[in-house]
Amino acid sequence: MTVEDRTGAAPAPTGPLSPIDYSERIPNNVNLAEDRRLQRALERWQPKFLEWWTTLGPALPTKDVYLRTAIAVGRDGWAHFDHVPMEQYRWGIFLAERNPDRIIPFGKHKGQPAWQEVPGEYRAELMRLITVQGDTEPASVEQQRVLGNTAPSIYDLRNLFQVNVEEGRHLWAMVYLLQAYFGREGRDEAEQLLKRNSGDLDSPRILGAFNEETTDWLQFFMFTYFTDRDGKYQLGTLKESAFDPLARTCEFMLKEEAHHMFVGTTGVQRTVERTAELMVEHNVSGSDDDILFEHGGIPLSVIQKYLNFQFSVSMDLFGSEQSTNAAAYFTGGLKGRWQETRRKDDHVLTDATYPMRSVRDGQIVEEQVPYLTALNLDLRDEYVADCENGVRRWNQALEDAGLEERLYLPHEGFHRKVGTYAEHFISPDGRVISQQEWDDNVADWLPLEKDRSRVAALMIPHYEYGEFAGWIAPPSTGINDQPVEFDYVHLREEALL
Ligand code: BYC
Ligand code: FE
Ligand code: FE
Repeated sequence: MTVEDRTGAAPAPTGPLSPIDYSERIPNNVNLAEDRRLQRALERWQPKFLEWWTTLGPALPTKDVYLRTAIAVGRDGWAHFDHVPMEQYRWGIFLAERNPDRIIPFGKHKGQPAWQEVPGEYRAELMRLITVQGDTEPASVEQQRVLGNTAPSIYDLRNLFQVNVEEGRHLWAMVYLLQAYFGREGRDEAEQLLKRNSGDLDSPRILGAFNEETTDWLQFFMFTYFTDRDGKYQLGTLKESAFDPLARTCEFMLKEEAHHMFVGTTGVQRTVERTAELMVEHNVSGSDDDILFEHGGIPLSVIQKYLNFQFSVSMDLFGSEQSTNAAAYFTGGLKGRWQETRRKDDHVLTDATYPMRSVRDGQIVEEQVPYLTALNLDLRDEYVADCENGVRRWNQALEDAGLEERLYLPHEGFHRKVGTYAEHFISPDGRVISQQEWDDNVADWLPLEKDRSRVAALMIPHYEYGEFAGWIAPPSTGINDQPVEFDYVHLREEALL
């Protein structure tokens, strides 16, 4: 069992806790009441956030949702589950416990005490990193806004809303840092985080994948599998930051993040299971897409295309393979590597090298490059290895059903817009190809309008407790030990008409 499986239900609090003060207007464990200036700034931002949530958050009207709310940041349990009206969710500011002896683990300040304030020389870079991170959180809520109208079940609807409220809280987490540590400029950035909008032509979200449409639930599951997983890895590097408040903020966000990936892993898995079941039942081979659609399932070839798309746009989120920004972030101590403290090297990396693939004379070749410049790639390689786990799991479902077909991750160069492959056409199996070959085959590799509309036609909402749409298998267990048919969401009456 992986951590992601276990966190479908968070453990109930048992041991000693670091309590979160819920008597405050903004729940927090940062002694907000003692900093009137900051408290006022955040209280001025709060109504703007709520207005954004009302206009660009979940569109489906609900009475209440069975949600998990953080109540403590300790190890022994941190969450509480209850039915709450979503707009009354207690978004707040929660940082992991402070270790007063924490030492900077890497870069040129390695060995010095972690910073409790922002050093002037890194102010601009830190603000940029926090802003980019913050920008993705509300973007994902905007992307997922209308999915509730086509939920395959009440169980899935609840999971969508859980992800949405927590991404909203992650926005709070970054806004807290901006307002607490970056003065007037930070407050301005906090405003901008609500003004840029996913897919907006004039004022889009900062990173590419967060301006793509989340067209349907298969895309949502791929998004939470592949794109939230980029979040996991980026937060993992910021958790190592010398700027201690950022490190502690990200550490707590990672706890919530595990459930988002659980939604993705199991969502794709259940889709694959149902497809496999239909293939066996109707004796459909892997290439009979029309027949499978007619029986109400999503063909494996279409699942593969969705996977290809979401994997490739998520790979772009790591930036260029070679990046002087990344080197400067590391050397300055702002952003570490994945599990920095467990790495067995000097944590400074001035003399180290790292293998990088790139296209030379129509071939993909590998060469050694200075490690410091290849840190985006180092992180991305960790990410890819993690992505493989889910694919293995989904393939196990195909094997268990007695099928020969398999899913796979496309080559790292496939369909890339950022980095060394951006100028080239690479097939999913990793061949450098001509534009002609790309154009001739792209309909087999990426979901085009035709695929998306056939998938969309299957997205019929199922709002009866315990019922599931025909394209997806039910989960094996419910949330927080509740039964699968539990009343996770109470819709507002008019929504049912
Ligand atoms: N789209 O030196 P380079 C999450 C820009 S997801 C557009 O290679 P660098 C979540 C780049 O900003 C995690 N622009 O990049 C998931 C730079 O611009 P400037 C989000 C891009 O700086 C699901 C220029 O290109 N968190 O939490 O080494 C739901 C040169 O690039 C893109 C973070 O990303 C792109 N894809 O690395 C909810 C962590 N890629 O500075 C939430 C914070 C690059 O020259 N961000 N550019 O104007 C970072 O650590 C880095 O900014 C990046 C890029 C890893 C994104
Ligand atoms: Fe998040
Ligand atoms: Fe997430």
